[in-house]
Amino acid sequence: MIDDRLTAALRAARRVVVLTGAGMSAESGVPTFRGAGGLWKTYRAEDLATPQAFRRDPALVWAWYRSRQRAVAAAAPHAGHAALVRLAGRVPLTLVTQNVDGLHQRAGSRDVIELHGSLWRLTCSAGCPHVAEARPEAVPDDDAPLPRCVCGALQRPGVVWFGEQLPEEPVAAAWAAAADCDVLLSVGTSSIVYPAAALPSAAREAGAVIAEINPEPTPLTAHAEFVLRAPAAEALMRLEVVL
Ligand code: BJW
Repeated sequence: MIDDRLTAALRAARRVVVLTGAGMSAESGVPTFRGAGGLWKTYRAEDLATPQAFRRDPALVWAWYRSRQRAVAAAAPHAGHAALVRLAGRVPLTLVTQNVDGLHQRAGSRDVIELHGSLWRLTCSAGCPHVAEARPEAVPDDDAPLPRCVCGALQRPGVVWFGEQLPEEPVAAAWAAAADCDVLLSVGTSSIVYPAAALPSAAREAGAVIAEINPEPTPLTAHAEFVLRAPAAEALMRLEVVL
């Protein structure tokens, strides 16, 4: 059941911010980072999603990203992604995601703010500004040569690794939306990776109501007025019904 006060807050909201994490894609079959099955071979995300790991062993890191590209290419958005698209037609909604899989966009969400980049962009590991697109239908085999930038350096996944700054424009847009929203809905994130985990606090300090959708408790739970202990698809479809 959806609390009537949450329904009322959403109906009255001038702006709603939805912040999604890996749990949003779980029901599409894309593994989360830290839950059960969150390991790739014997590596944790923290061991692979770093510039140091890429410098040490780019082939290992590319093998991980190519396996994820293949998994995402074979996956499809679920009913929760579709519910968010329809919700955006009913309430002014800014969608901010930590996910790099592009599933929101494939479901039809527009103007998605990607805080951690995209699996489908390749950038230059030497820092030149050239950016290339990766094609979901043509993910290279693991034994294919590692991709090279036009400048000759290795290309890397266009994502944000630990210790790296998040891209300025999406961060500015997300924090501006949070400062100006009445409800922030956190969906499927463990709320432990910063600065994204601080977005709900920014909204709360600006007076917004916080709601969390997650089958498990997180550090955000204690600060949320409303908690929906359910998977994303079920909870978002329930929200759609009451709005
Ligand atoms: C479901 C579900 C279902 C399951 N329905 N829900 C302050 C304190 C301490 C450390 C730091 C700090 N500030 C910064 C740091 C360092 C670091 C950090 O936060 N570390 C923490 C681990 C403590 N942050 C950074 O380094 C960031 N950069 C930065 O701060 O720059 C400034 C700086 C520079 C130099 C020095 C110091 C500061 C960058 C962070 C980049 C994160 N990158 C990754 C990889 C992206 C690329 C890729 O995908 O490969 O982003 S790591 C990974 O974690 C990925 C995710 O976006 C991110 C968040 O994970 P998420 O989405 O929450 O997933 P999970 O798996 O953790 O949780 C899934 C949830 O879903 C669970 O709760 C489940 O219960 C739930 N769930 N099924 C709904 N069906």
